[in-house]
Amino acid sequence: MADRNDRNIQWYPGHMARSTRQIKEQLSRVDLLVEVADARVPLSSRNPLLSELSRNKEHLLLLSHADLADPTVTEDWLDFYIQKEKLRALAVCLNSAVDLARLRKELTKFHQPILERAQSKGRQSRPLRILVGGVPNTGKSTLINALIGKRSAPVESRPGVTRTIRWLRVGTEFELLDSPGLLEAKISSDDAAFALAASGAIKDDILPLEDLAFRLFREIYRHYPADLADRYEVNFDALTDEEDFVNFYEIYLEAAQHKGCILTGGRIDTERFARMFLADFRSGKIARISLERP
Ligand SMILES: Nc1nc2c(ncn2[C@@H]2O[C@H](COP(=O)(O)OP(=O)(O)OP(=O)(O)O)[C@@H](O)[C@H]2O)c(=O)[nH]1
Ligand SMILES: [Mg+2]
Repeated sequence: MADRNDRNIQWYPGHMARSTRQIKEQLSRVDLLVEVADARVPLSSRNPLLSELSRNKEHLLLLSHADLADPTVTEDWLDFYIQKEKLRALAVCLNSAVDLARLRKELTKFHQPILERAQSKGRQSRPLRILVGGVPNTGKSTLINALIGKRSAPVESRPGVTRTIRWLRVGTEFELLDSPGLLEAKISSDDAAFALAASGAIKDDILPLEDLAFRLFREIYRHYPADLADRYEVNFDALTDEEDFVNFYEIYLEAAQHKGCILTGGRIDTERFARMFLADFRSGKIARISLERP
């Protein structure tokens, strides 16, 4: 983010080191890594540690929150990951029954070889063992609950909800390992830190929320100016270019004003607007928005 001091933010809570170790301890039991990344930020929401940990495993990349992402951009990402990176990848809304059915079908394909092997050896079949991993708040526990068909894992709209890893069983088909969200100890770039923060993978209380919201406002303007203008009843005619921060900020304040973020005495309540704006983005109220393109 804009401020140099932001580098000092503690991105890496202590429990992540423990979680990484716990995941490593379970790896020998795992057949498949289902990596849950966020379709709005499909680059930054991937933690390279996961691919590394599961180098010898099957790997399925799920882009969750596809209902909130720009559908054409999501198609481009799927193309990129499937064609260029030779990954198995699916984009899903984890609250959609149709998408979950597609996902189940895909998982069954990974189970098939295990079933065949057992059969050829005259052994009893066993469930497909799946490690569900990813950065915080991407929907890992939501996915597990959906497959199990009941609320077995805790789900909330903030990062860091799952604290311990544990195996959960779905009938005779799957065994699922829910794991805490993992961030890299050093996030690779300022852009990645921004994307993770905007999508909700980093705890809001350690973020400079006002800087984050203003940067998000400018980023959304780049690709979705009409949606932004509509929702906040502003117009961008006064802007000379994308670096015209002063006029941008004026427009941003107008947006805050239109949404009633005004303190007694008439000053703009920028903190309240920052929270509101982030919540609007995260719940898809502005438009279906993707912050990264392949
Ligand atoms: N709109 C939308 N919301 C989703 C989707 N998947 C998950 N969510 C929401 O995202 C939030 C986080 O979901 P969780 O399942 O707790 O995420 P997690 O990856 O387990 O998070 P941690 O345990 O904190 O790492 C919840 O509010 C879910 O309802 C999706 O595909 N679309
Ligand atoms: Mg969780």
